[in-house]
Amino acid sequence: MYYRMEIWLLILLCLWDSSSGQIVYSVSEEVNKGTVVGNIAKDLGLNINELESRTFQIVSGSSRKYFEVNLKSGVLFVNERIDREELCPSAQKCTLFLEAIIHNPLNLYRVEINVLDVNDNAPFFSRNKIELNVSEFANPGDKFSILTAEDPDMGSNSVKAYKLNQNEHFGLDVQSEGEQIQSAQLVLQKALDREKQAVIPLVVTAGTFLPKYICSSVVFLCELSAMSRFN
Ligand SMILES: [Ca+2]
Ligand SMILES: [Ca+2]
Ligand SMILES: [Ca+2]
Repeated sequence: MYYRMEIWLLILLCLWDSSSGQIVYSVSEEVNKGTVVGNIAKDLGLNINELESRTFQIVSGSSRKYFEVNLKSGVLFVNERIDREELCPSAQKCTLFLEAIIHNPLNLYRVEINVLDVNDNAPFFSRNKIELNVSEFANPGDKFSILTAEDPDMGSNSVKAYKLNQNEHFGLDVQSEGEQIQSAQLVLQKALDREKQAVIPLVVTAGTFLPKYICSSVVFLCELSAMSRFN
């Protein structure tokens, strides 16, 4: 059984057209149906006039036919909506693999298509109101981690900035790594007094460019606890 599989793999490997190597294309997600990816026949060095008679076709492991070939022109085009977030959630690189097949004589070619991210999602918070317990004896400079917004796009298409409403007591410390925001924390800037104000409402906003600036907000209710420093 394994022996037969090995023979078959060997035959397939022999059929790869090593002279033309692997073809790599890039296409943005969410482009219109019919968008041209490239002239695959030309790039594989095939005679466009022979595509129909030699039954040129592309196949993929996916049940969805994202790409199709025009057998008259040799053009590979987008056949249905490509949603990078659905195809490769959380992956840094999103690649689709195709095989191009031509008969008489039989030749197989490997085609790689990189799906590029576009900024088509706004950031969102999983909740719209969050209660945060803070001791009234917290010291200025103390930090409080807050729930960050989610944005399924990648890198610079993800959350671009956080903002905090003008207020007397808190500032915002945002930590980034490259283009990606890693964390956001509230920083106490002025001592608290529970007897003066027991609850401080704060509004944190997360934004991205889509291409205009789009944002969503969450309200943090900082409830001051009466834990005494003498306890
Ligand atoms: Ca998308
Ligand atoms: Ca996207
Ligand atoms: Ca986004």
